[in-house]
Amino acid sequence: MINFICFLNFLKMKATIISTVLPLLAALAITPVARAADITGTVTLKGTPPPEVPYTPLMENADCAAMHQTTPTTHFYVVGPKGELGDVVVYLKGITGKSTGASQPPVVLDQKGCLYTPQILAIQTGQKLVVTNSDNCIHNVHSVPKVAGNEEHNDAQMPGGPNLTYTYAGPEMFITFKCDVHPWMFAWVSVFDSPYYSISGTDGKFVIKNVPPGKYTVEANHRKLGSQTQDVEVKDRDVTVNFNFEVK
Ligand SMILES: [Cu+2]
Repeated sequence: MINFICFLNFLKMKATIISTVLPLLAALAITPVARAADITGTVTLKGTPPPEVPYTPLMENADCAAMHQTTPTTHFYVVGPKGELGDVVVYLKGITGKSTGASQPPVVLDQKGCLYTPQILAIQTGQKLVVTNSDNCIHNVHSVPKVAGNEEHNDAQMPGGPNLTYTYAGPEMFITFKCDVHPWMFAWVSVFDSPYYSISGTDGKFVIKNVPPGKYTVEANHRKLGSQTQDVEVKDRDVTVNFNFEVK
């Protein structure tokens, strides 16, 4: 008797699987699922860029020179052995109102050896930019945005002093950060109103993650070489788009 009830229960379970699970699996198999995808690529440079400039005035400042063995240089052109180009800001153009910045971790801009590091960085609107001072000398963090609504800041930061925290309301390319104590110090912070941006690494590669399906213009912007755009369409798989800059 027990065996017969067990057999009936088995039949019921089987019927349930057939009536509910199988049609669901079939539907998944035939319905194309639109999903967010990554836009990836490599930025390269053709030609030889101008030589970087030694930070001679840095070495004439005793406090700053003490933190370097040799004279550091600018690094406007971060170029790999096969022309891979770093420090290029790559982003989906014209996307506004999609910022997730308020819930993202802060991005850190450090002052180390009397230089800003990194030199090129990006944040979202509403995301915290935290400026730290790793040096044992004073710096004066002076940001100069040009877009109305983005505030200018001019703050001294003592060695071991508290971090400075800034946010920006509007998108803007390459906000200049300088130091009024050390005139060679610069960084450039780009602000986006969406999470769809990336900065190419020393290998020239970038990844713009989780882009919803749609048509987009991808812009690659290098502070010295200018910008290029390419149109892409994201459907249901990752998209590759490469950029090649040239110095003549
Ligand atoms: Cu400084």
